[in-house]
Amino acid sequence: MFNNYEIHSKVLNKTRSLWAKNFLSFTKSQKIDRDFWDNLEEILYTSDLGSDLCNYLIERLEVISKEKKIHETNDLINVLKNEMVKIIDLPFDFSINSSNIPKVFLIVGINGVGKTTTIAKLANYFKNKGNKIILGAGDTFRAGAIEQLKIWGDKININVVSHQEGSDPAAVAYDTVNAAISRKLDIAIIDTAGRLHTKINLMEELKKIKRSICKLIDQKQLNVLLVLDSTIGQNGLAQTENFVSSLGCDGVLLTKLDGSSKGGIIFSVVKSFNTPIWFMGTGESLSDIVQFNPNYFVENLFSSNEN
Ligand SMILES: Nc1nc2c(ncn2[C@@H]2O[C@H](COP(=O)(O)OP(=O)(O)OP(=O)(O)O)[C@@H](O)[C@H]2O)c(=O)[nH]1
Ligand SMILES: [Mg+2]
Repeated sequence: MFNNYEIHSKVLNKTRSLWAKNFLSFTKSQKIDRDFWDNLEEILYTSDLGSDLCNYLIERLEVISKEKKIHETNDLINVLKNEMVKIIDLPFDFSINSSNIPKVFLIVGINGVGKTTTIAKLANYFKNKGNKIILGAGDTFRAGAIEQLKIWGDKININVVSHQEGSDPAAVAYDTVNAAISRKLDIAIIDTAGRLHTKINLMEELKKIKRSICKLIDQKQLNVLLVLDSTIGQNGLAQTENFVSSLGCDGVLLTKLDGSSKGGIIFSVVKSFNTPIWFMGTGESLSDIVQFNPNYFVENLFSSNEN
């Protein structure tokens, strides 16, 4: 069994090899000169951070190095680490209180990013912490989606509320939350479609689901969680902006970090959406999920040991 730090380390193996190689070359040259700044700029630009963020970091470092009269690269790299942690260290709270009012996680995101799998992982994670959970099969659009969630539900022994394929997802969500309230459960997690018939607007459907949930519980009990595939790259972020602006997402669940070398995208995600990352998905099985830790993440990016 790995601890959280070790999982961050494993996840970042591929990303890190790129970063660490570059940054290690720095710490050997001890002077901060023009070459250093040019190198740093190049490394940041090739590290999948996106140009806005690179500019931001370079500017911050220039200001801080002057203010604090920093002359050694090691010290400046530490400042860089701090600045990077600050970017991704947004507060979030998924604590489950025992108020008899369930917490509701509405899971949204474009098709194929890993919503349904992540729901199963989250359900399993919270169940192992002793919480009572119910799932709602709110993707009534894609053929097989309801069955897919039911199979996960059977596997982890958690009930799934479902209607027929093609039925109204807002009604599924309502029934799921209603069941959670009447059975005094802790958490209801609701799946949604990533894509609908072109004539139906996905955001309007999702807003309708949100409204139907809020007929039963206070909005602060509801967390809209955006699932994002870490392999999408900078361009893919634009596709997701709509979810955040239309629905107001409370957290990001970042998937598929196992296969990618794109750990750098985490910074752009948090900065552009101003939304904290809650969990990282690191594979296809139930236990492949880890709570995100900004300090571990940055530390591992710069660490040279390859586990
Ligand atoms: N390697 C890896 N694969 C993942 C991860 N999360 C999900 N997947 C895979 O991604 C594929 C799509 O996952 P789903 O959970 O069906 O995605 P979805 O967003 O619900 O897809 P739609 O219902 O079609 O919108 C599946 O093959 C999953 O096993 C992950 O963290 N790592
Ligand atoms: Mg799905």
